[in-house]
Amino acid sequence: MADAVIAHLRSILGDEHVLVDDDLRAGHETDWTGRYSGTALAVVRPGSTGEVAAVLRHCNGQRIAVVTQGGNTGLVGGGVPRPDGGAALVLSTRRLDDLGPIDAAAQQVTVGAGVTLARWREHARRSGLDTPIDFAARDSATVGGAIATNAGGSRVVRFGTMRRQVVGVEVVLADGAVVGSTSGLPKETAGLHWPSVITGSEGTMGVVTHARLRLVPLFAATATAMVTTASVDDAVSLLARLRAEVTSLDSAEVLLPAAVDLVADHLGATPPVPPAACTVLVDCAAHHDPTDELVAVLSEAPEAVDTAVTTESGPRTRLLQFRDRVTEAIGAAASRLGVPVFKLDVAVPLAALGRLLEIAESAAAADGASLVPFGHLAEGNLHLNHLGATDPTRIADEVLTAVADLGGTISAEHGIGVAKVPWLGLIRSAEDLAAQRSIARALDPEGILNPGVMRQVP
Ligand code: 2HG
Ligand code: ZN
Repeated sequence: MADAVIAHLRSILGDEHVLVDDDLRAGHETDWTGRYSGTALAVVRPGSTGEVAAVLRHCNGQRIAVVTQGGNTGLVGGGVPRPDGGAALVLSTRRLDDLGPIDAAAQQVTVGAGVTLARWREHARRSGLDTPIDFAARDSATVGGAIATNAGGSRVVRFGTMRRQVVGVEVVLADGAVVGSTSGLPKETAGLHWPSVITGSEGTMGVVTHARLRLVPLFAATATAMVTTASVDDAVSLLARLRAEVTSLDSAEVLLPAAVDLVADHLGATPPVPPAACTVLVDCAAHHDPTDELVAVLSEAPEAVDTAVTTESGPRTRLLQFRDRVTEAIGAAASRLGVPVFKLDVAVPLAALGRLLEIAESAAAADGASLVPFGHLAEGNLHLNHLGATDPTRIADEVLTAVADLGGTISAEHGIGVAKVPWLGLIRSAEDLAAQRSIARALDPEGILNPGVMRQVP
């Protein structure tokens, strides 16, 4: 059967866009961490919505599982085939990379799902606008992937997550039907709002082919501060002060000492401020230099132990790289150890952030793993990276149970993928999960779209 399927896919896409050789498939079969991988029947690279529809129609008819993949920067195993998942096709969206004209008056643009966040941003900036979503994987991560996971990143404090940026979507359903709209009307009450149905559905409801996205002003000046505090609780009260008094607040990121040390070693750079219990990186962006506004608050804040502030591009990069390059530093450390990193992406109410860290430290210590915590302060979102973990399941049991007890979530922005499925019941009731399964089944009755992601394979 496999040969007939490949032959049919080739007749739709042409030989060069159906990759079957081991070395061509390899980069699509393993995730970034090296923790999740499986074998693909083939990797297909459709170049239009019509081609995506034809591929899905065929797979639906033949009951072949389809794993949609953008830049393959996912961290929860949702974008690569499962090791035990049977024959699955990887559908790469990378050729859906068209950039529509910028609508400056509406502050919107339509782009293909395979456009990277970096290209979306360059495109917006060429027209004097900017993108509301940004994170370190911007050169590879795609718009489609960011929609699938409801990605966040550093600017959520100002603009919200990806969900808020998706004004319209064009989506191909499992049977090849094309639904949604990219007209971008800011007001419309005419049935289901497809961006709401699709965003965060991790490739289980349909394949996004195009998205109409919100743009934001491109600010002329950005001031960046690295501030240390004596505790996580102090960082949280500093955040409250910044939110109340600094109108240009654009991001507030947090690094714990293990993250600062690791990235400093990796970069061969000394942190610009002396080490302390907690380091906060703050960006303020405005049409006029926001330095005075920021410095006025920081100089009066009792929580700020040491502070470095700059608006110049070189020094700003030197500060920001301590946050932007942590994931890369962790990847390098994991390679040296020869053990894939184990990542948890959790969020708790801000008042519980300190407690969460204590629990995470003790779970890591009991395992013998080293914990590298950092994240997005304003959302109470910590990325708990474990190096050299021996029993990741035990760490996850302990930490995710505590997260749920603290009123938090087991995934803040990376998604559930396959990694967090066993713990979904901690934050969603059985009825809730059953209702979600019914909705997915209505759109994908054969269950071909990303089986095993967000739910157990039946
Ligand atoms: C970030 O905030 C990403 O940089 C990656 O969400 C986090 O590597 C991680 O754990
Ligand atoms: Zn993050």
